[in-house]
Amino acid sequence: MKAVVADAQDSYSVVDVDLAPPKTGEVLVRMAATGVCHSDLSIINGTIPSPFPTVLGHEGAGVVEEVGEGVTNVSPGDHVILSFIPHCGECFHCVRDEPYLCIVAKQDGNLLDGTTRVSRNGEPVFVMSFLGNMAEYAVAPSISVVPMAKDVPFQAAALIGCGVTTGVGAAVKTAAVRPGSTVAVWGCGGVGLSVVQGARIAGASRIVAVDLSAEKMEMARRFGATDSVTPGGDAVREIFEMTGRIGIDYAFEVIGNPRTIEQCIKVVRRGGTAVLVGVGGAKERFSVSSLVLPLTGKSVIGCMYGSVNTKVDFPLYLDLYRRGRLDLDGMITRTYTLDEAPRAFEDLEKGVNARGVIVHG
Ligand code: PAD
Ligand code: ZN
Repeated sequence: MKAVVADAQDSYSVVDVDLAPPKTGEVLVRMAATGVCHSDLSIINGTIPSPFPTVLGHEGAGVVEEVGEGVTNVSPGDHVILSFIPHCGECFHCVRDEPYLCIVAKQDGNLLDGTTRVSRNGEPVFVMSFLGNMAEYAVAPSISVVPMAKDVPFQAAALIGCGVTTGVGAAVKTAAVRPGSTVAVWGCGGVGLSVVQGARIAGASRIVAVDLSAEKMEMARRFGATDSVTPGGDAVREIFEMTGRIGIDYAFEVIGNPRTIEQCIKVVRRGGTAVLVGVGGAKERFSVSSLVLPLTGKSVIGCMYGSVNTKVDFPLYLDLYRRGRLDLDGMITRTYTLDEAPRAFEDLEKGVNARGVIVHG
């Protein structure tokens, strides 16, 4: 089958690989749609550490073709959304209602049994996030797939697998934005625009979009942003002016840049919360004076996967979509074939799309 494989840092291509059938507790999914997320790009450029070679892709939806022994949650023919974290239901975190932190297995490029089903010329090829679904097929742990209703288009459902769930969940679950509060969102890509939607759904009274690109902030207005800032200007100063020098209740950093993280911490009001969603490099550091947090009562919190419980939240977000409260179709600016993946990554780097989606033939 064809797959997008990163062979080394800054080197990836669409190549032919072999795929072994699912083993016990695994499923074979024929991919229908795969979202192109900045985290895929971060594997390519080395920001997120990964073994190579690896099949990219961690946001997608498709049809179950085959199930291994012992699989009970899905059957062939089921439509599923892939989750980039397996939920084992039994580990320390799963039993404490923190399944997004599930520690059933190491993210070392293999499946749960420590081996991979993908190979090339007999050599193993790893997969991203137990999935590696930027490919025609994926063999994944059954606890990484969630059945979905068949009335939802695959392209929309794919976004639920990562970007939309992370962004919406960051607002409604991780931060639990209160109705009437004020929100700023730094970085209006696929995830940031989803934070904007989450803040709108949560009833925020004011949502300020911050991006280097005027087009991205204009896009954010279509998803619920009420204000934007001068591109390349002093966003912190402008937001203090907008809020009568008080600062903002919640600032979401959805880029992964130490300087914008510091801006988010600065711009939140006393007692407010900075939510870190963007993933930066392991060696990068942001800095905050040791007296600021205790003396201002500000909080800085991390957001992993929008604090998702996939079995509960995937159907919930699809329901919000059906009822017109969550715009998924509007998030898909452009679709690509699998062969066009390099073009999709170029467009992601240029920042031209809300989300680009690979539609499998
Ligand atoms: P994206 O590339 O689509 O969007 C990033 C946006 O940030 C673009 O619109 C840029 O113009 C904008 N931007 C870049 N630099 C600046 C700056 N200095 N000031 C203002 N705006 C800027 O990415 P995405 O939305 O797919 O992903 C965003 C981040 O979220 C990325 O770091 C990704 O790895 C992370 C992520 N985290 C999780 C999680 O569980 N925490 C899940 C999924 C993605
Ligand atoms: Zn992602």
